[in-house]
Amino acid sequence: MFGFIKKSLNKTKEAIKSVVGIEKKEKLPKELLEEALIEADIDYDLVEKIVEKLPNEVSKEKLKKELEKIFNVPEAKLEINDKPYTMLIIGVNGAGKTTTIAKLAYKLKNEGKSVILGAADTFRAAAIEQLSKWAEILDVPIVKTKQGHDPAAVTYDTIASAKAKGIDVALIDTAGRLHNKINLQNELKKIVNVAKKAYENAPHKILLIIDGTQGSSAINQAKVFNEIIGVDGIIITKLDGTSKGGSLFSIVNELKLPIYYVGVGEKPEDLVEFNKDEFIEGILEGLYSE
Ligand SMILES: Nc1nc2c(ncn2[C@@H]2O[C@H](COP(=O)(O)OP(=O)(O)OP(=O)(O)O)[C@@H](O)[C@H]2O)c(=O)[nH]1
Ligand SMILES: [Mg+2]
Repeated sequence: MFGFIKKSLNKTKEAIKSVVGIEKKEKLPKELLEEALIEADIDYDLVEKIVEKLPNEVSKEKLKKELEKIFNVPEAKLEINDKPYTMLIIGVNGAGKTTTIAKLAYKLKNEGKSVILGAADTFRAAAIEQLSKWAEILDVPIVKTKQGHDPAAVTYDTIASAKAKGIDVALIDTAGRLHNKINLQNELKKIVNVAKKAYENAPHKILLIIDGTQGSSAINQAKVFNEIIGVDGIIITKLDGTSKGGSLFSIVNELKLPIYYVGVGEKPEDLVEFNKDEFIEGILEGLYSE
């Protein structure tokens, strides 16, 4: 899958090149570099931190070392080492939760794992329908209920069903409304507690979906989710459609959480394992046109 991350950075690279130009360079003046990093949506404070110790003319190698320091976070490792392995997918409205669940189900199925979906976003009828459609397309079972019913009960039933049927992985969709933090917190906490009642090791992973087109402005909501429920890792969606790819540096720097995958399109196969080296190389290519 090498190359997909770089390709998804095309718009970000364009933004960078609009500042630094398209010709090949050995070194970049520090001020121009700062401007380009901000254009790629790395937040100002972090840009200052990156360039702090760099000389006035910055080589690719020196910058690379600084950028690599930011990704010094726990490794993103998805090892399906328990059964049923339960993943809770959380994030704000429209971030791409349901689509990412379809992508994860597709990927896991291709790896020979059996998968069940839990439609614990009971807030909207359309959300249940959307996940049901994916279940049909991907030919995986789904546990669902009527709109307005208890999402924790759906979570319980999904895990119980996975146990009963010997299914490898349960993927739980959740509602993302954030207008009332207390409500969201109560709902997510209840889902987690009830998941543990269905199986003590569940949920094995709580993954936060972040809309990549929101760039650095998504950081605050991500912090809220991390505070109220505790997040194991991040999936960034819509990286294909954004010039704000640099925000991944800010997100990782603020949250100190690993990025597991990035979404690079709307189809089930458009999920790519995040590779920090490829990501950094893509940004550097934009800057130095090599
Ligand atoms: N281009 C692109 N579009 C994406 C990606 N991931 C999701 N989308 C689109 O983003 C929109 C919202 O995705 P959903 O999966 O419905 O988001 P959600 O978080 O489940 O939304 P709610 O259920 O309303 O909270 C859909 O139109 C998806 O097709 C991605 O990686 N790339
Ligand atoms: Mg959804």
